[in-house]
Amino acid sequence: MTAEYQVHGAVAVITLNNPPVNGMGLETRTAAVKGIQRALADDAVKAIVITGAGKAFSGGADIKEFNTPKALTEPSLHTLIATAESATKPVVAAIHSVCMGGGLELSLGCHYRVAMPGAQIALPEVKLGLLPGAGGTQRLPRVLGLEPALNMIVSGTPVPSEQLPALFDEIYAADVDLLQSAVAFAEKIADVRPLPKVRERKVDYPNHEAFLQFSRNTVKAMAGPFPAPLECVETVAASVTMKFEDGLKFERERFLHLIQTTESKALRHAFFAERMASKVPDVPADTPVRTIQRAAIVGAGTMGGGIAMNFLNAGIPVTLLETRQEALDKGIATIRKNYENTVKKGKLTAEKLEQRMGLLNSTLAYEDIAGADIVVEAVFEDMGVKEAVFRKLDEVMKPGAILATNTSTLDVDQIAAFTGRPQDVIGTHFFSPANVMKLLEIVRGSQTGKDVLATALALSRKLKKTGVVSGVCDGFIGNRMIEQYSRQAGFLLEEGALPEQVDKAAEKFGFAMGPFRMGDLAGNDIGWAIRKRRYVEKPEISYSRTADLLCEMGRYGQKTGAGWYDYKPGDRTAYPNAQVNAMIVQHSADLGIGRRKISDKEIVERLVYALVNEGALILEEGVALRASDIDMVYLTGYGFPLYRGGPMFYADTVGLPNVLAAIHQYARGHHGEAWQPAPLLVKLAEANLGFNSK
Ligand code: T1G
Repeated sequence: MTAEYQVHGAVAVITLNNPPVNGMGLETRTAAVKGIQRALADDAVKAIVITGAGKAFSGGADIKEFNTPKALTEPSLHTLIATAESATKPVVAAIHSVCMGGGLELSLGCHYRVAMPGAQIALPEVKLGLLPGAGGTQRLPRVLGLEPALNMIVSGTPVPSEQLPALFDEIYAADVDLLQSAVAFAEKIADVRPLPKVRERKVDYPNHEAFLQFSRNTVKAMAGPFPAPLECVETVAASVTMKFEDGLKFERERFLHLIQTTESKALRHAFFAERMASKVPDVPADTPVRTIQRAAIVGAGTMGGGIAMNFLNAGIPVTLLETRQEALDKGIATIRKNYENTVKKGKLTAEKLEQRMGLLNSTLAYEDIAGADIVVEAVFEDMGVKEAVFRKLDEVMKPGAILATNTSTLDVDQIAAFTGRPQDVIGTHFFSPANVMKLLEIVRGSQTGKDVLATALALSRKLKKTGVVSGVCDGFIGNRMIEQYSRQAGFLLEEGALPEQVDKAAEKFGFAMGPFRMGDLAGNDIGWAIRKRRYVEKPEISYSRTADLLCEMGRYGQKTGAGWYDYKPGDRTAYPNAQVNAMIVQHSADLGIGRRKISDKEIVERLVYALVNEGALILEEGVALRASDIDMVYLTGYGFPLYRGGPMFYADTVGLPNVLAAIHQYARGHHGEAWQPAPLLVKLAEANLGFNSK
């Protein structure tokens, strides 16, 4: 059922009913048009109310339909809105909860709008790389005025209904029955003529050209690679510079342009990918979760402190455990300092700071954390240390407590085996700075209970993190892929590139930071420790030793004031260092490699396709549940450019046959052994399919 039709006295009520948010898909549009036509044909009906069932009036057009034939099949949203607007009987939109996108555009085509307070009103299309494509850019300015409408459309930010009195003929009290009130309102205005039409209003904004030019300049500066924000300005401008019908036509033309752009497809991919990530095929959505009311963190270092802040921000009390008082004091002081910085930026009140610090306890005794519902271990990345901690936790923690490890690469199954309750053990890999980065890799051990996994996913939402489930392997999803990316970066230095060129090429592609600036930020000694382990465990894997030579020079990065680049105190600018570049050139000579000029295109392909190829292996091993999960890891944890949708989505836009051809080409070059095409990539390329093919 996609829209119900009922008659209350002399009022026909059409209820949009397309769970979960009454997306205006083809069936819903068709049923709504039929409902209006049926009401117009019924002489006993004097007025029409349109409302939404469930938790929304409507969340807008059905995004799942875009770029499919259904989206262009009549009745379109335009037709539905025109049917309402041209109706010979008054049509009243009765709005509650959520009224967004095409849903709001439909209500703007109605003659009247009544609403409950607290309803989220928005035209969020710009967040999907689009613009309101069903009259919103022409009608909203006619109701709210040019400036408020432009702000809503360019930002896409929801506004509570009670803050938009100009949009509604009635805003009811929270305890009112919306349907009853809307029907009563419809009866009251049933005979009022002429029927008020938004399209007949005028936008009055003296000297609008100056305002629009100012808006263009402002939006151009902040839109970056995204075309939609500026298109929003131009189409809203049409509401004052063009006749209504011409403005509608212009809007339609610009919408159809945007919906075909890669940027919009990437944003829509990310929208669904974020929601898909919380779905685990063998863990039903209604799996009971354990209550998390109290947390404990073992380790008050950078990670432990950052993780603690996530719980404090969500209002969950935390007990921080350390082995030494001074480490504990330092950890607490750092947490307070971080909050004070947020207060200074005006993003937190001093009162909230104290509230959060009031939820923080600390102790040197394991016994004091026994009652926590979850404990997150964030100690030194060494299996011996982890073993000691987990054996102690197994001894102390109450039954049913979740024992989580923040390890970034170690084997979660091995850690679980240190306890007598492997079903309660799970990996919660936070990314530094843990109180800032959205990504949370949730590592499912082979014995992790389904309820523990479901609890971790629910907790990630409560902590406002993007939780992505990973299986157990060295480096899980993100770090395992970044290792291949860093490997290629090292080889590129041996073959002729310098750090600055590689970083600039990566940053031009859209990465927040190139591999060498990232190494200097994270600490080159971290990668060094991993490679030293690799040299012993997997001597067959080749790595460039350039990064090792850098570390032997003591150049660990920003933390030592120098890494691949030089840094000045209080200045994060990366200044190239002649001594490092000389070392790189000398190392090529020592290896007998004749340095060559390397194109930015080759640099980007080798960095990105190294991610894609490893991602394909991770996918076929089942370490990641789906390609879009891998994209979410890179979009939320590794600074991959959002407008390219993530490594796997980007590879699909390039075309897997082209990716494979490039991999074959690099396999013939220096350290070609690093380019073993993943069987899944070969299979999909040969079938001309993509990772995200439906
Ligand atoms: N189309 C299809 N599915 C949608 C949807 C939509 N518009 N909005 C949400 N969903 C699905 C979502 O994928 C998830 O699915 C479920 O609903 C719950 O979503 C012509 C062209 C409405 C505020 O951009 O902001 O109109 O995972 O987890 O936290 O101008 O969803 O359960 O299978 O987010 O309660 C413009 C996007 C469309 C609104 C609800 N509208 N949605 O938040 O639930 S373009 C939007 C949201 C348009 C016209 C243009 C939020 C929400 P599943 P959820 P929520």
